[in-house]
Amino acid sequence: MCESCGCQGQGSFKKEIGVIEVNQRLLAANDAQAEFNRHYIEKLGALSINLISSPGSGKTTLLEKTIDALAGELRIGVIEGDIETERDADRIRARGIPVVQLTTGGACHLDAHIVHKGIRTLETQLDRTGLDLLFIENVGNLVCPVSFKLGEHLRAVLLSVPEGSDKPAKYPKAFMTSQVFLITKTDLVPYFDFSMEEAEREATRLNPGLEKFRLSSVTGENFDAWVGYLRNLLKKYRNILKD
Ligand SMILES: Nc1nc2c(ncn2[C@@H]2O[C@H](COP(=O)(O)OP(=O)(O)OP(=O)(O)O)[C@@H](O)[C@H]2O)c(=O)[nH]1
Ligand SMILES: [Mg+2]
Repeated sequence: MCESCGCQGQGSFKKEIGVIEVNQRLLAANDAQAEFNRHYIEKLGALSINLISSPGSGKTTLLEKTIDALAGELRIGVIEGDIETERDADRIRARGIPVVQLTTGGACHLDAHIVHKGIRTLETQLDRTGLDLLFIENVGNLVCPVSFKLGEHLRAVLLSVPEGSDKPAKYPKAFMTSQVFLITKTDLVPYFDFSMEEAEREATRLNPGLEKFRLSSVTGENFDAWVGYLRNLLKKYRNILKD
């Protein structure tokens, strides 16, 4: 599916030393670009959050509801990542928010180079006051996006109730490299055999520092806590930048 993400042959598969070296060089180049992006985003004044999940876990819907809650108060920008179509960007644009759609044409993740182009394009839509929050919605995939830093300050991994509470244990890296864990579609708990406790216990075992939220974009459950978290985070981030 994707030649650049290094997912072929990791783990117990054997592979040629040359391929390993090429992958390592690609990731090192990506890391350097990600670092550049982070500084660039900081110059815009923004805190950036990379959203990672399986397809359809509710990333764009979460963004829509978060925008509804914060748009009058904070300046929000969005970079959308998908294999094809402008559909997610259209949904964000309908809320009057600066947005850029990046399409990878087949690759299963965003990388720092394409995100840099996205940031430069987004910049042309901003007024001189800059941004507070920049959300980057990654391509729907719990595996490939994990290895690629984009320049984000924070990674949030989403797991929706229909996917099953065993997923943190089965896809550990997504949970180990994130700072925030969002269980989404909690309104569907009565219809699925999903254990919040199992999902959170496994995720916390992998990454004890994870911030956890149980959200429903349909009922609005715990959105006040999520939005309050974002406000506080931005405040802390601004204080750090000042020092
Ligand atoms: N019941 C319920 N459905 C939801 C919730 N959030 C999103 N959905 C539905 O889940 C489907 C997928 O939502 P999206 O927000 O498009 O998911 P996504 O993660 O952005 O999908 P990709 O960008 O394709 O990876 C849509 O039909 C949403 O209406 C929720 O909290 N509860
Ligand atoms: Mg989406």
